[in-house]
Amino acid sequence: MKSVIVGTAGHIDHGKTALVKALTGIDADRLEEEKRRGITIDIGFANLELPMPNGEALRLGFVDVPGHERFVRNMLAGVGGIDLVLLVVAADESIMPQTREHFDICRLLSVRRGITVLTKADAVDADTLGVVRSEVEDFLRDSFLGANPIVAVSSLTGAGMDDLQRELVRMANEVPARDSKASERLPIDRVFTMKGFGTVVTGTLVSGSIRKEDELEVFPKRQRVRVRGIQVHGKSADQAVAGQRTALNLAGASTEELSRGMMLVPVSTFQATSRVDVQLSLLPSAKTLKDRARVHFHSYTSETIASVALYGRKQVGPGESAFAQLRLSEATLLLPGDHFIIRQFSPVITSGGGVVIENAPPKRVKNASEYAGFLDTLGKEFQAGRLHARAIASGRRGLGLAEAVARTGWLKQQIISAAVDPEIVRVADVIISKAALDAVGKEMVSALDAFHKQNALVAGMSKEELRGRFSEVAPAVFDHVFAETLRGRKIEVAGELVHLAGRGVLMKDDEAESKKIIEGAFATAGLKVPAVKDVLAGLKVDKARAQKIVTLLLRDRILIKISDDLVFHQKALTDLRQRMAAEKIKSPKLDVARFKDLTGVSRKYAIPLLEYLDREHVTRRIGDERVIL
Ligand SMILES: Nc1nc2c(ncn2[C@@H]2O[C@H](COP(=O)(O)OP(=O)(O)O)[C@@H](O)[C@H]2O)c(=O)[nH]1
Ligand SMILES: [Mg+2]
Repeated sequence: MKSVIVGTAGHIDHGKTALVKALTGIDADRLEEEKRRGITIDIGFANLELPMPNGEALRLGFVDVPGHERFVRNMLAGVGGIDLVLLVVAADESIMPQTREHFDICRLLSVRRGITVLTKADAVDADTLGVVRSEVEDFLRDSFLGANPIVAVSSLTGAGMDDLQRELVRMANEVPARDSKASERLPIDRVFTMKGFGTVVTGTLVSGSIRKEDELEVFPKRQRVRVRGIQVHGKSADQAVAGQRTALNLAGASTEELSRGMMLVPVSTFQATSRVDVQLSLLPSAKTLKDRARVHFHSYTSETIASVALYGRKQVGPGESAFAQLRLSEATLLLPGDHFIIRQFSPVITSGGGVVIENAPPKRVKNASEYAGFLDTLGKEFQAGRLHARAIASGRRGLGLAEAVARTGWLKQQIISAAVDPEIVRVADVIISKAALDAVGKEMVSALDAFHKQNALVAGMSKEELRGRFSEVAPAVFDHVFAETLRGRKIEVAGELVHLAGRGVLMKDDEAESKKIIEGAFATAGLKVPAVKDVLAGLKVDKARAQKIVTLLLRDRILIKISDDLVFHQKALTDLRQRMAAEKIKSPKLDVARFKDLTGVSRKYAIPLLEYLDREHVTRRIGDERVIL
């Protein structure tokens, strides 16, 4: 069953509420004060089911708004979720100030469909009706309503109502379904208690779907609530989907804790933001808006105060548009593509509106005009493109999946599918541009190249040290690029170390000879090792180079340092372990004297060697004795 939300718009007393009643039989003026004064103060609701040409039922949810200029903010709370508008103009008054203001608001919010209704047709003669009709046609020319029929009706006599119904069905049929697969968002427009139920909130579900027993979060408070029951267009239901008037019976929050303007969203998914980058348009009737100006900001059912920071310009003139960062005095949940209205700070009149482009903007930008260009691209691109440009803009850091969800409102799965693109890829939980991956790969190679140049005698760098050079790159991305570079045979791994492909340690002849001498000296010494400095003293190469050779031998674990001044050849220590294993069969007990006898070394060597064996878990010290393990 298709659901479409229809909003009224127009000047006070032009017959909006009477029209909704004539169509649905429901009086949307629900407040006692409204009934007493005969005017609409707050938004009201009604619904109607009509058959569509294909036999399916069409559910129309009506949001009736107040026309009085004092209640435009209530009107704004209602108009946010509508699919089509009934622009109501009374035939006996024609176009009036709130006809214009409401129409401007619909345009600024990008309402795309609607029907213009001339009400009170019974109150004027045919000539007057004709004059008003042509005034209205002029007024609508070149707007989204310009090409649509204007229907004259009388709510009093019922004249024209059939035509209007037919138009409504035709228009509603064209309304595209809202995105029920995206994350659920329900801007709250009413909160009340119902006897026997407890807390109830209502709103137009603008995206996603909500089921009974769902856990949701109330923004911006981030309070958790549970859905106990659902009504859709006034009837009990198991779930509500995008585009439906929805009432939820909630557990976990009292009516005092909830209010209009809050939004119900999935848990732990979004961040409320107090800064948004937007494209802002001023009405031709508005006053010039200066950088730093304060405005009233309305989006869906929420309102707050914002200060406007223009990108790369000092002011915006009437009828112009510009890119700006809005700094909101209360954190609000906004996603790219959300529309908003701004109203002049004082006196309060609607001055413009626009669309959110980025909800996690940088605090400061280096070049404001350049940044405005980037926002222009982001704004123009289709949905996948938005992800695309964001992923590219986040460079080698990439865009985490959770962050991408919070910044677009798409589901994780939608983002994963959108990340299949010639320019961006998904690596584990990160969406990143291929260009960034290439750059990291190239830098990896040049980092190793530089390392080799500075450390000619070292076989390579450890992978962790290399990773440390790319601290801004996610570990999974680093591993991915590393594996790719390895696969591309640009780098190689030997033991613990990474080096450029084909790159051995480059040694000059005299260095190679010195290396042999050092290794030989320790290999022949067994456990009775010489002092390192004595070995080095007899070499042709200078001290610094000799020291590097030792470092290299230590890194390759040919030589092993067991204390500050004792270095052994790896073979001597392996022999020692084997001897210990053989001795254990005879007796596991080992004191210093027995060790000295077995190895023939003096106490000066015996103690550090035994401590080394303890560390290596070959022996264990118990009091003055040791056991071989
Ligand atoms: N003659 C006549 N009066 C109407 C018609 N529609 C509304 N009215 C009257 O106009 C007044 C304002 O109507 P209402 O629906 O409250 O206007 P709203 O402020 O736009 O909601 C009421 O007294 C209605 O009875 C109509 O089609 N014909
Ligand atoms: Mg009314």
